[in-house]
Amino acid sequence: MIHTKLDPFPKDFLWGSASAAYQVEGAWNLDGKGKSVWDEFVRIPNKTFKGSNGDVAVDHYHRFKEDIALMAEQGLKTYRFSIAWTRILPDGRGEINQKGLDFYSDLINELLKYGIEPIVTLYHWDLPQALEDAYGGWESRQVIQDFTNYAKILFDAYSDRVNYWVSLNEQNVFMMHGFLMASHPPAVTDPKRMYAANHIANLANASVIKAFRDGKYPGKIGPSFAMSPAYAVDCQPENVIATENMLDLFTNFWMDVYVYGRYPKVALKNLAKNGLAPVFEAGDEDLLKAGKPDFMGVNYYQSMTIASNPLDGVTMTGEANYSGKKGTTKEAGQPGMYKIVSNPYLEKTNWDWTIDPAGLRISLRRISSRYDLPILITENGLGDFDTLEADGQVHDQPRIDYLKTHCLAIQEAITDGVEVLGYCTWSFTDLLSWLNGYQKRYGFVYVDRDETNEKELKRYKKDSFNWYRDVIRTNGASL
Ligand code: BGP
Repeated sequence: MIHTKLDPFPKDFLWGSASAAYQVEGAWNLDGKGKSVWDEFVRIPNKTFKGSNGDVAVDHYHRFKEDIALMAEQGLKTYRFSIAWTRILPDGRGEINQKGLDFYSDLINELLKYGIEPIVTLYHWDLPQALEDAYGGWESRQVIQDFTNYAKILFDAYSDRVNYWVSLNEQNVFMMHGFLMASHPPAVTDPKRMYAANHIANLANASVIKAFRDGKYPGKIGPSFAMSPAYAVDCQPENVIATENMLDLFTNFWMDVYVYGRYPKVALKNLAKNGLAPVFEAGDEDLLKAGKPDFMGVNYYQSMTIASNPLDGVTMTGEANYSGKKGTTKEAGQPGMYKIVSNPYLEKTNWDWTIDPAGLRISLRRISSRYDLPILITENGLGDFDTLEADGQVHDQPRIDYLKTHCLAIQEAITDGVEVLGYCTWSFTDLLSWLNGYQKRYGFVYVDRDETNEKELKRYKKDSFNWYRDVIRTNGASL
């Protein structure tokens, strides 16, 4: 559809920005916090860019008031952040750490002081190490109860002030990186273990949503899915079939479970044939069906272009462009199913991620048509090298261009008929990129530090800060 005039953004549209505990907080071992799997993983040599870690990160733990004052100055309507499970329950279960509960309570109050709506992510990858040690974390069904108990503590403590909850952040990413590509903890390469752990994560996600419903907490809850819409490289039918493989096994595979409580048939048959299908126990089906979310959270960065891949073709390795040296990404895929190829129509970032605003519109349309749920865009942004000028300015025009075109794509999707609740950019301040260190920046606010030197962690507003302030102030009319 080509629109001659775009509908305005809804009046109560949630213009926001997002972060995750491990990537901003620092204070990794303070005030009773337990260790997470990331606290351990970053200490294994050669796992992260230049051995970077989140020990200090951007020190949001101590500077959240300064950061939230900047959010208020920009006019943010919402801020999405995650809670570190190990601050609340240092061992993942058992004794509650009051100081952890207080920290997030203070943070929520500080946001509300300025009328900023908190969106709370329950889990953004920092599993308690104690649970990994005790029973293998996501590989044991015990985690379902522990995750649910943890979530209930948060619902009880904060649901008087929090209206939006994200259950799991990017289950598809932490499962594939953790169990297939060995690039996240627990750094395993074993598809059978991945599908088994993933099934348990599905049950945990559903269990938490069910607990939210059973507890009659006010507000809305849903998972955030890392959405990369798949395009066939051309109209050769084999490439179109490969794209269908990608969709069923790597997109619908997660979202169908969230919404319908079942895996796509084609995916399940394929897994069963290869001895990889997850084992269903009594009660699983009912639990999955009881976990329907209120909204679909969407993290969108790029689209993917797909071609067929022979049985002896390329595999999914943990190798990728983590350096920012353009053009270093190698082809990857699943033999016999699909491979990801370059799209000649799209520009790419320095980390070889395609820049494709239309892909966001396509994602919103596909999700809305297939699931008929409102959508909360929980992440979108441009990772770039930014330069702090001598006068303290940061001219991040590429970020402005990226965000502007993506906002317009959202407006087009809204005009198409998609219900979009809000838009969180990634990220508000610069922060630690899990595998790319501190040089891959996403924020509206520059934080002066690098992998080797924390410096003073001083904050500087980038050009994009003012640009987004105007977008919010005009509810998108300035775009
Ligand atoms: C998403 C994660 C975020 C964030 C973002 C950017 O997958 O949910 O935590 O890191 O991607 O990715 P990267 O830091 O790899 O550039």
